[in-house]
Amino acid sequence: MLSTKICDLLQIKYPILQGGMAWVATAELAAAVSEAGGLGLIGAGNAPGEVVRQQINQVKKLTMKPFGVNVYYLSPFVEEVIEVILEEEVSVITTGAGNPAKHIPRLKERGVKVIPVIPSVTLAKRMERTGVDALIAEGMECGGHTGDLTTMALLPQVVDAVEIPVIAAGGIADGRQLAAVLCMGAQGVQMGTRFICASECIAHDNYKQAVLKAKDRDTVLTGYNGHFVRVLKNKLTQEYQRLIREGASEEELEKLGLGRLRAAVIDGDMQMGSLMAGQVAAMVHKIQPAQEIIEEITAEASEVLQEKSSSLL
Ligand code: TUI
Repeated sequence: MLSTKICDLLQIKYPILQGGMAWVATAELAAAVSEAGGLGLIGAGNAPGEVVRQQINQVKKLTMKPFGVNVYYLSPFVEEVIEVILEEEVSVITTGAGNPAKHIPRLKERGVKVIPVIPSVTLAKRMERTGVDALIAEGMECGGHTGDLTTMALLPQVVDAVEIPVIAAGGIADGRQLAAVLCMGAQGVQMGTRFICASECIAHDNYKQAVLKAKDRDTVLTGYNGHFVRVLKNKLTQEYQRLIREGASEEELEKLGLGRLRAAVIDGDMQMGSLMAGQVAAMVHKIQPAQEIIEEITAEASEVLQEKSSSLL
């Protein structure tokens, strides 16, 4: 049921990848998602190689199933994280905020599958030429750093532009949305926000409660110079918007942002923490095990697809 090319490529049961959320996507969450039949990922974020190695070893203790690492290309530790991934024989990586082209030959030689996140058709075509295995087309409904196209508009354009499998991300939290993107040609989904509220996720309970309480218009895009970050509105976003109105410099804005994600996820600072979450935060209703999340979504998607094909056709 719901088995796609992505399931074959990654040797997983369900076409569901977990977002590579820095600080949130630790070994506990990654192992739970993989154990439930999706693809769990460790979010390397700005962590040094040895921290990522320790997380990889922890996942290996918790599950025998395939899992991956998300590499954040703006991290100062990218090179050592790639070395650790090769040494630890991680089977798949997703990449964000940059182009993994220079690492592809070595990764491919060692059998590591590479799946970059892309926010546009131009980048999709460029990445495909470098020999990556699949792409994640991420719409601006997503939490964290985002481009400017919606999933609804971006996904079918990427599907038409490339030959390799495409995974949809941004704006997906339930089975109806999974069914919808499969209809648009996606071979799977990446979900972040819903997994913040997985029982196994180590994020501070304040953060989880903020996601559970969120309503439809509670996220906002903050940013400058074409770099946008989607977060839940709070005192930090008000401060940020005030600085922008006052014409603050990039340095001032950067300074305000320093350490804010950690403050939200680890310390539970709801006022001045960066509460990254997607527009579907309002669709997350409870804290539940990753396995239940995956089973609910896949069962609902199958039902919707069956029901629609029998009632419409
Ligand atoms: O990367 C994300 N989402 C993120 S990153 C983040 S913030 C963070 N903070 C501390 C530590 C670690 C992370 C929060 N959310 N999404 C993937 C994504 N990648 N969206 C857009 C892109 C992208 C942008 C430009 C991918 C490639 C690209 O290429 C430019 C180039 O160099 O060609």
